[in-house]
Amino acid sequence: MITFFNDSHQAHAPEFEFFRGERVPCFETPARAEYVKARLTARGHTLRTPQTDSCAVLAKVHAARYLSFLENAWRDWTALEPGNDQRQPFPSVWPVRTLRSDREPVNFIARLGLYSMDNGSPLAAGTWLAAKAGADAAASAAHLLAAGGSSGRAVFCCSRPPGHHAGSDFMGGYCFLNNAAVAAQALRDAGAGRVAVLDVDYHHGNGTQSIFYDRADVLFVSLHGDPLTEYPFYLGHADETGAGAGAGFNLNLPLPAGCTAARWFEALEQACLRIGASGSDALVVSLGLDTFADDPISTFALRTSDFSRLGERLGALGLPTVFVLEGGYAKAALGTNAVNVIESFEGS
Ligand code: OKP
Ligand code: ZN
Repeated sequence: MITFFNDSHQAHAPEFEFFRGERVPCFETPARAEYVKARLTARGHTLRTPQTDSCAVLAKVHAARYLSFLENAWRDWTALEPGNDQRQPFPSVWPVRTLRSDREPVNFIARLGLYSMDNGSPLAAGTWLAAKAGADAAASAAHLLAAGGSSGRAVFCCSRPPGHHAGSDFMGGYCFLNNAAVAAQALRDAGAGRVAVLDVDYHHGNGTQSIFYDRADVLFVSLHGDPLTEYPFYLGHADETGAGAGAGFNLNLPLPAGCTAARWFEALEQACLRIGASGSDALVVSLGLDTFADDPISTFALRTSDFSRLGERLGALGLPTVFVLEGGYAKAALGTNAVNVIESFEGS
């Protein structure tokens, strides 16, 4: 499968995050994408550097003031004090209910809080460069599919940081720019009447859901750990079905933490039936691999062979498809699991 890959993902390499109240090494590391790259190369897949500038599509899925904050964040942070280039900024205050988010503060940490949903999305010197390369990959994949320039029916974006928690004007859950939303919007702009986004990451794709919640032209379907107990906690329930023109175009299938692969595949079947009935012209898959049994931060039970079964089922939908890498933290297993999905898709 044609794969978009850009070495500049390595420029996003923050050191620490917070986990159970302690500062620990980041789970979301450059090694993740490198393991996938190695396996893709070993299996003879073609790697391409993204060429499409996602700038115009980004402006449709993200707020202008958020994009401008993110693009300049490292420069602003390091201009504050000498030594900040050796320090990671974390937000410490957020504009929750009753506080104002319409006025952008001057204080850097206050701006970081305004544009963050959590303290779990550490910024580094190359965050913008890496995230922008991921968005460019998503736009490139959509253009390639729309132009019929791919040999097959699908394109894979092997990018990081992931994107599905990033909303119109906020970062969160290791995500900065919503690559799946960029792919879906770019497919729409290239002529697809309706696009389905299927999010199979362990964590609910709150950012993608919220970006398309009131739109009928993009159907969002997600299977994920129940937000009552799993991150991102505040979105992803079954009663979120879309609003306004988008009513009926959002489907959440929350699953209990620790559930079996059999139960997961039942939910996948429901998701696929909904997508098949939606009249979508293209599919974007938010391909999180943290449903793997050995994932260090998740509790589902998929084995390596289950990722082949997933690819096969997605292939049976018969739609032009953009795969976008999201989570997955059992890093040495990511290559095999990702490649199993895309090869079974191609073989189906
Ligand atoms: C991103 B993706 C607390 C540790 C947990 C949230 C998990 C983000 C998952 N800082 N952080 O959906 O794989
Ligand atoms: Zn995840």
